[in-house]
Amino acid sequence: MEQRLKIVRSHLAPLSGAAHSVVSQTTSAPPGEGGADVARPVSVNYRARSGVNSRDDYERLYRRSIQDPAGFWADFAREFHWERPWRRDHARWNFDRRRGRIETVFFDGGRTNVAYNCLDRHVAAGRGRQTCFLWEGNDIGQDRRMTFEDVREEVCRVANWLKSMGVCKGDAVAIYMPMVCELPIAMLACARIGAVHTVVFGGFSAESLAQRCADCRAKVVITASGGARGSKVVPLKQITDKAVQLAAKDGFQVERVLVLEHGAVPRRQCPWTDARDVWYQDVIPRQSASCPVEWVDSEHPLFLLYTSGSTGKPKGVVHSTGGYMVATAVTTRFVFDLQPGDVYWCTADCGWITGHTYLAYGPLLCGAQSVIFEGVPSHPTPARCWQIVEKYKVRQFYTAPTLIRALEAHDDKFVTGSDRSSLRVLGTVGEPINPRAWNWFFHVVGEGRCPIVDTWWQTETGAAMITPLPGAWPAVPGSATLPFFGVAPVLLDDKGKQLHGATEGILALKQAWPSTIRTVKGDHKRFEETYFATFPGYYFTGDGCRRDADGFYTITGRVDDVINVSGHRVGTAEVESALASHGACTEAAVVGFDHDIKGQGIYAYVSLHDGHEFSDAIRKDLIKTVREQIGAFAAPDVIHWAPGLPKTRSGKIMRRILRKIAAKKDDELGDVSTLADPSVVQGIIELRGK
Ligand code: 6R9
Repeated sequence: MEQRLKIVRSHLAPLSGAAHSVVSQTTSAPPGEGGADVARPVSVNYRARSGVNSRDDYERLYRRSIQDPAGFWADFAREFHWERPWRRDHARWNFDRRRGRIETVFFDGGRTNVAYNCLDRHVAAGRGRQTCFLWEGNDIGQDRRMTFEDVREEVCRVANWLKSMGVCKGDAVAIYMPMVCELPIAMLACARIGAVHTVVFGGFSAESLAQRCADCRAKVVITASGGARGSKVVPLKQITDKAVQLAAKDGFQVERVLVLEHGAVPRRQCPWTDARDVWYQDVIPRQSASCPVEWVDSEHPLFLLYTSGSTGKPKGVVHSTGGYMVATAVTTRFVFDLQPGDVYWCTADCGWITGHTYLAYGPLLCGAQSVIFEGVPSHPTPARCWQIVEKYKVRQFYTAPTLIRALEAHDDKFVTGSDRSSLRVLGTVGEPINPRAWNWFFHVVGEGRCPIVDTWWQTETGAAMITPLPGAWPAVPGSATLPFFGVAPVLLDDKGKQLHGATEGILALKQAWPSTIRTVKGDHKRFEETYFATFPGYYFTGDGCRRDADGFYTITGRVDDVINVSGHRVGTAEVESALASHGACTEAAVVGFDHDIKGQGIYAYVSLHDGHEFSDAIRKDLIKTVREQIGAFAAPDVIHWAPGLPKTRSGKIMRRILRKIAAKKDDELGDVSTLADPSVVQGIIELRGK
């Protein structure tokens, strides 16, 4: 019940007027002639090698996937190596707490290993000498190619070292690295021995890393001396040291830190603890290049990934082995029309779910060549992305709307100066894409000939859930279109009643798919309450959604207190608690606001203790506190001083009002008479821009 009340109803409306109003129109104004912001259906002549080339092709497979999920997924799972086969009736789930414990099981009885299927399987099939990683460094001219055989050997070395450190099946290993080949290699090394990796994005702070290590009891951390992102250097080893100290203060001891010497930070600049730290380059080359595979049950956890929700500390989302592997491979193949040998580039960092599924595991499982880019797309110039596309002849390019908007802001000559004729499929993920950015991506980057797949999914769903299939039906800019095979979306009203036909509501899922989140690390009760208590019998996504007459789904944004900043989920509660930990702050309330590049920005209302004056110095210090406690990406864009916060008589902050003030819509505040003290609203408005 409590969960239900938290749903922010006003968010059911599109996040921002024009940008998200997806209306099918038949006008055909080209971009730049007043039509750029218009979402009209677009057809592209594209023949998919996956074999799904029409809505009929899709409907046939979709129907089977819903009627016989066990049989449908088993047909794909047979392409992989299973040390022991699954039972015939291998899939079951319960999404209803009234019927007992929430669970999802796929390939019950089967035993396999994801690293084996990513690497050894290809080597055994004679593809060992084929390139699988194309690494492009931060600076132009730095690159490296690795074959399936090279990666398999390096994975074995790291796996052997982990074993020699006492890491066993089921143990957690934290990975805090820049985007180098050794990052997916470390993930695969864990998978090979049945250890559970938890990758922490290199932009997270020492506090965040410490919290994650302690939560999953990671005895080993794999990191690098430093990482380069554009002109910035991130001192990863230094941050790791601080994290290890913080965790120790909280009673958790990291035992070993493996450090790759990399990039702008040389050995001598790294803080060092002899008994605990080892250089990757000193120990890994000495390990044997073969390591037996640990066969694990299909439901054995493959990895944990922490993600922010509307309340409390980040949750460790647990993914399984067999179900995750099959869903990852099948979605990669169909959504990107990926075939063995294709050069594919996903710009996500491995620290996010997109990097796990569509940079590391998906392309490897499909036998493709995956570009790993260490730097930022605007370094040294905004042409970098397209130079990389030209250099490697990238066929599929998958990125986030925030990056498209950032690049769109520059002259088109940065794009057109590179040859993009290799591109076949373009993709986006992470947040709603506004039609203007979609049209630019389609016409300028893709020269009007590449289908765009706007993929909706979540850390918890593990793989793409609602997505176009390239060329199978006309795209509508901003719409994720149709559910992937095995996915059963429903739209609910805020009481949980199912809505039918063309309508708008809260997006929920009524049946399990292979890569469903299995639990939250160490807290199954929180898992059930977060995802299955709001609407009994359904997985609650936290997203609002519209369905049109064609059955196309368009995500409208979060309906809970999660802000989507550049495609990264930021929990308002986390930012508020970081701000409130500052000595001068009495209370803080955080809301999202429309941001041209980031999609949403972070807007923080802060009241100060008596004796503290609003000043730029405190403002800077508050922002620094958030950077230190969470990471730079969660730093508020705006700090708005508030003499008090608008609260109901029962003490609840009325964020609806704060959202309107942040959007400068003071005339749309609505009824403020239920506030304990309605005069605070005027007080806040008067301090705008101060
Ligand atoms: C994969 C990923 C999940 C949240 C999700 C939604 C938003 C993701 C989207 C999208 C509109 C899309 N989101 N893809 N919104 N259109 N194509 O991003 O996972 O970091 O867990 O974020 O992102 O709000 O609920 P994650």
